Amino acid sequence: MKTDIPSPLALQYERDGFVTVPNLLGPAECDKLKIEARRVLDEHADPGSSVYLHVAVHSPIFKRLSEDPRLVDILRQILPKGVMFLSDKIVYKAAEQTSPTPWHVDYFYWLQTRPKLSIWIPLDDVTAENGTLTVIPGSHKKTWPMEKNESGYFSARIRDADWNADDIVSCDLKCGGAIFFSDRLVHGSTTNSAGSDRYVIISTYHAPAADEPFDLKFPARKVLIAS
Ligand SMILES: O=C(O)CCC(=O)C(=O)O
Repeated sequence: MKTDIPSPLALQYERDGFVTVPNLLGPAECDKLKIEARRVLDEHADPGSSVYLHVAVHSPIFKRLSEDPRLVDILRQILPKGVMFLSDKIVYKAAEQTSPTPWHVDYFYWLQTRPKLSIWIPLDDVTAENGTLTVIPGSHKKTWPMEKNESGYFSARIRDADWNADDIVSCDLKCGGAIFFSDRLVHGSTTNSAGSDRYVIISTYHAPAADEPFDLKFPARKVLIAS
C-alpha cells in the first residue's frame, strides 16, 4: 500500500545521509557478478583501469542488477517521487592497488544537476583492511565549499579537521550488502592492504524528470518507477 509516511529506512537516510542493507545479494550472485565485472574490464576498460563507467551498457547481467526489485524496493522508500537509473560503474582495487579513495562528495561530479543517490555494493567481503567504504554520518546536510583539486577538477573543500575522528563510520560488510548514500555525503574508502582484489559496483539513481543536459551522457538511463 502506498502511503506518504516515510519509512524508518527513509528517515534514517534523511538523518545520516546513508543506510546500510546487509545481504541484499547472496555470495553466489556476487561471484557471478565478479566474473562479469572482470569480463567488462578486460573487454571495455583501458588496460590497468580501476574504474569503469557505463557497465549496464555492455552487460545484461549488470543491467538486470540496476533494476533488480530488491534494490528498487528500497529506492522507492528513499525516492518517493519515482526512481530513475542513471549509470553504474565498477570500482576495482587490485591486490597490489593499495591506495585509499580520498574523502569526497559525489555532487561535485555532477554540479548543478538534480539530487542523486548511489548504491555501493561490494562483491567481496570488505573491512577496513581491504578498502571498505568510510562515511561521515550527517555530512550531507552541510554545504561544502568548492575548490579545484590537483587534477584540475572541482571538488568539495574537505579537511580532516571538519569532523572528529570518532565520527567516521567504517562500513564492514559481507559481499552483497549495500550502502545507499546521498550524493551530498562525505565518503571515501580505506587502503587495501589485504593482498587480495576488491570489486565494487556503484549504481546511481535520481527522481525521474525531463532530461538535463548532463543526463544525455548516460545511454543506459531508464525510468524504473514513474513519478
Ligand atoms: O569504492 C571506493 O573505493 C569508493 C569509490 C567512490 O566513492 C567513488 O567512485 O565515488
